[in-house]
Amino acid sequence: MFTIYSFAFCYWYKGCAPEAQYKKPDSEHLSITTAAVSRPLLPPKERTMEKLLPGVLLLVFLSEGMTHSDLGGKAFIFPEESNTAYVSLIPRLKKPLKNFTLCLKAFTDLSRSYSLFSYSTKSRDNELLLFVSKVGEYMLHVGNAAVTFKAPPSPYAPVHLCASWESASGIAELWVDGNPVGRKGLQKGYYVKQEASIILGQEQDSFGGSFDAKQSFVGEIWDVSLWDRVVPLRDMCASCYSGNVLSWQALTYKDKGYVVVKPTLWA
Ligand SMILES: [Ca+2]
Repeated sequence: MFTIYSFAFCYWYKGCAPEAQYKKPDSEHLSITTAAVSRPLLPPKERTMEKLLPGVLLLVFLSEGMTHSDLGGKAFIFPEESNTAYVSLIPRLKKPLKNFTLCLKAFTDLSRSYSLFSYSTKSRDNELLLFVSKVGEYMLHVGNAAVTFKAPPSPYAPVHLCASWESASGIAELWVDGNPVGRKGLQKGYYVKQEASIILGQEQDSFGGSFDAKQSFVGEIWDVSLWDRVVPLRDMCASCYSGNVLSWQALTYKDKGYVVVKPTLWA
């Protein structure tokens, strides 16, 4: 329903071509509003519509039970194992990803496998998946292919993970708590498709569903960010969570089942 409303609005507004929705950012803090400001001057009536656009889109989101919020200093808590609790994330821009950088922080005491970030498309359930296969083993999936990185576990502390991938070389890089744990190659020349269901808390085996409680996340996740480019991970700071695709400081999401938002226990 949201998609129908959005497209209807786009056609009426005549301004939703990809190049009109989004300009390449000069900084990490681009928003729809600032993108609109960078466009050429338009007649007064259309300028008014430009100002209204984010608000109208926001209302459409909210009417569908979604929340738009600055979650800085807060975390999603998944308090118990289930195949029903999850959070759907709505990206700030929709585009195929020839490169990406994904960062998040998490705390869990699970010793089984679990999903940290599940981005599925209708053709590939593991289009972009960050998965822990067992304690200290991180799997990054791109287009249903996967590489594994091993990192010593630290069970009594949260983990800060950042993964990047570039299509041109296929090189994926993972950093754990500010330390590199290697580079591996997968899916050279591929690009991550844009029509995605992005879910925290569950691992999708089909678009938006087919969850397995034994792969669910139990614990806390926060500071989730996704960029459409390779951000040098050596320079990634602990408080860098304003991705241009997903930003923790301007997150649109919908939670289902037993999920609680609370201030983070860790910085
Ligand atoms: Ca899957």
